[in-house]
Amino acid sequence: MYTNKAVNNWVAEMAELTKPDNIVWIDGSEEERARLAQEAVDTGEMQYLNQELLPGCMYHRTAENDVARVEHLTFICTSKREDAGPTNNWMSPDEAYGKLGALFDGSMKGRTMYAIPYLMGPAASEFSKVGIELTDSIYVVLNMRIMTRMGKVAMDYLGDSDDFVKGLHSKLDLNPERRYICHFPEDNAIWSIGSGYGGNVLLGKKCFSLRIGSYLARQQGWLAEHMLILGVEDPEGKTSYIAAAFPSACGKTNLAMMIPPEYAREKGYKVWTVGDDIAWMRIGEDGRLWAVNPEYGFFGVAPGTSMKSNPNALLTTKKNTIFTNVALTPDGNIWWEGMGTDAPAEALDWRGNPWTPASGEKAAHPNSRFTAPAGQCPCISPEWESPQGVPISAILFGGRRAKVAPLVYQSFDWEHGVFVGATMGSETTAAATGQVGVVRRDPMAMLPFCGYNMGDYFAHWLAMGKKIPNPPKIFNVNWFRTNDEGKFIWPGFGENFRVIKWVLDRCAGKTDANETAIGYMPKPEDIELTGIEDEVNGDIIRDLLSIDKDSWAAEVENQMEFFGKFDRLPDEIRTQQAGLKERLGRI
Ligand code: OXD
Ligand code: MN
Repeated sequence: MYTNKAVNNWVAEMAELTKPDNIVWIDGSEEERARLAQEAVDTGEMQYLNQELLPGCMYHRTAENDVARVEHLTFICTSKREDAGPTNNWMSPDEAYGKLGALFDGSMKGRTMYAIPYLMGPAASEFSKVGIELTDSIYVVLNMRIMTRMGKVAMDYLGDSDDFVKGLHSKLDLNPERRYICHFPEDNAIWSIGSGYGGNVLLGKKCFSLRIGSYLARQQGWLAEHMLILGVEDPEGKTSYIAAAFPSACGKTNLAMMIPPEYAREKGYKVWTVGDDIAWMRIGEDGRLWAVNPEYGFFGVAPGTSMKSNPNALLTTKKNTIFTNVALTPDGNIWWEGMGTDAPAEALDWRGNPWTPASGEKAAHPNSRFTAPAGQCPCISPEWESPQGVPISAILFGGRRAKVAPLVYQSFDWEHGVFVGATMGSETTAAATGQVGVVRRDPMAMLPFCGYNMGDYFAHWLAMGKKIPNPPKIFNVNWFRTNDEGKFIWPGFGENFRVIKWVLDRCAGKTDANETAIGYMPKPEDIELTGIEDEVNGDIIRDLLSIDKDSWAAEVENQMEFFGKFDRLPDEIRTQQAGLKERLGRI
């Protein structure tokens, strides 16, 4: 159907390996979507939801043992082990091609292979990139249609070039013993087998846009980051943009779609969403850093999404959305914990078992998802498909920290900012591991997503700083500070706007700050509290902005332990850490 020789030859080669009964080339048309949706319903792989309540929406359950990304089965396959670095699982390309090749051999017998061309980034942008994903899953095709610009548009973009990421996926038998997600950055290739869960199989997302993307970005002088992008429009109509990295499950989607508090809305402030998960950033002609969201949809965690926590996300999912592993009600509607509506009297849970509120089990899996078109988001930025992206004024790093990190601080400069990003960490919640309060280091929220040695990744960030004439300012934020009873003392959600406002005032040189051992911090009176004075009084704001010497001493020790495993840690990071230790010693 398509005429690109490199694509056709590679697809033929992969078909020879996987031996599908037939090959369907994906064009991205509406006719094709309707046909594949019907086919998925006929085979029982998916269901239509109530089309009156949720037009164009579908439902899917994954296998019970296939509900999340599998970091322990994710590999970076570089020729040299050191190039994958101390934080990635490594397999040699020979071993990986051999091992997975044996599994892929005949894996599509009796099945159809779908050949999906897709584009990461807007069609009009010279920075976009093409991938081809070969898969035996219709669910993958229908999700890729939402998450990427899929079909003819990608092949038109590719022309007769051979510069595309080669992705091969087979569900095989969904056996965790035969599940691997392998990346071959030196070959521009991804092989994923044995899973049907989004993050493992929608190859445009984490696998391409972050793991392969970060490898390409280092070679080509740009940044591929696990960051949301949002715009804040001021009452004069000027919009400033922020990119922010938080580990998974720290509320990136909520921040990206936040609704400013009443005092700010009344003044005329608005927040616009450009992306909720990934940013590709390049140096623009004006010397600033410009960011593009390479994705076309949101693959968001459903539980906890309500009209209170994130109305914009909920409204985005009202049509043309695929719901995975949420609860299904008898009238073909969906439900999840934290949706803000009463639990249904009866439902089928994410496993497909009868469920009632008395069951004592979760109806939706905690990692159940919606796949929704970004263009449907009520606050989608008018610039979200801009070919050159949007200019970034500030970068935020953050995580869940009960005590150590204050509400916000600004790095002294880019190099210090890279150190702040490199020392990012989040404390585990009971749900995740059973151990509460253990810090999991997650530099720039890229630990599971960096496609090469993380020491080299820090060096790349440092090198970029030297090349950007007018770099964004770098900040650290923490919405998760608690009091002695373990209660959050900052209200979060839309109220985070108050911190963002301080950040942008700093970027515009409109406000000064206190210089502290860890960076520049707001004067308590510079965080606007109109409307939340009762909840966040003077004592609380001072607490939110305090630095506890002992916790920071323990923090520095923990950072040193983490950095101890790096063979290629740039000197600048060690120098920054020594500087922090020395400054802390003086307070
Ligand atoms: C995601 C993740 O799904 O970071 O975006 O895990
Ligand atoms: Mn993510």
